[in-house]
Amino acid sequence: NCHLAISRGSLIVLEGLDRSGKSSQCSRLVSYLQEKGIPVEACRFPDRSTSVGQMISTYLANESELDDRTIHLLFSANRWEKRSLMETKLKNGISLIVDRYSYSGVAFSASKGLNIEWCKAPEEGLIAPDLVIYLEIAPEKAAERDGYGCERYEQLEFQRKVAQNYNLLRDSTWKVIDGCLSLETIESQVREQALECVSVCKKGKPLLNMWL
Ligand code: Z5A
Ligand code: MG
Repeated sequence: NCHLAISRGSLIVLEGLDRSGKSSQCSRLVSYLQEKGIPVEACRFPDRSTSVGQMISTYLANESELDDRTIHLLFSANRWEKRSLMETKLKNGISLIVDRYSYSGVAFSASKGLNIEWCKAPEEGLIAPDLVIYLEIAPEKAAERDGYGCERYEQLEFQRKVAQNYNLLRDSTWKVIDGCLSLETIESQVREQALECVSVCKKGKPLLNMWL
């Protein structure tokens, strides 16, 4: 009686203000885990490849106007349309490294003045991350980095509110890393957290839904 159950993959999310270094660290982490022979895939939200994602992309580029609640629900729908695929992958042993998730959804919309509980509601039932790595950086520091300022939310005053709202969402799955450290120092801290997470999930930690 030989049990060959596949151990599940981990759902690891990177969050942080604009230009905090999420995309850089996601791609470095994916390459590292691949080199270690750990099955892994990258995901990102918004996923601009779907039709919902196209609407979001147009909005972010300031090429369309949408009511604040409408765009909030589109961002959420963009995660819901990936939920079952994500679950299948995790159950098949593939870890997912996700660039932004529900925390971005809530932190950005709440910064426009929407009620935070209202913002959290449509995220309920999405897969809960096993680990959230938050790259902490002062909004002023992030604004000095390349590429800042092109899209809708890239304004200092707004980013300050986003930082405050992220703070309200912190829970036990969060690990905060100083986003002002060098790319390499952050990379090694991210690796350490991710490896520990992968090993705990492998040992049978259950897959749960939002919000924890
Ligand atoms: N949004 C929302 O409202 N609701 C939602 O549900 C979701 C998102 C999911 C688009 O996101 C917008 O959507 C975003 C939130 C909102 N709005 N804003 N503002 P996006 O993910 O597409 O945004 P992006 O254009 O990819 O930018 P980003 O993700 O904010 O940047 P990043 O990924 O955090 O940083 P990076 O690209 O890795 O690095 C930025 C630069 O800094 C680059 O030149 C790096 O080389 C440099 N860098 C990175 N790390 C370091 C360190 N450690 N030291 C020095 N320099 C560094
Ligand atoms: Mg990015």
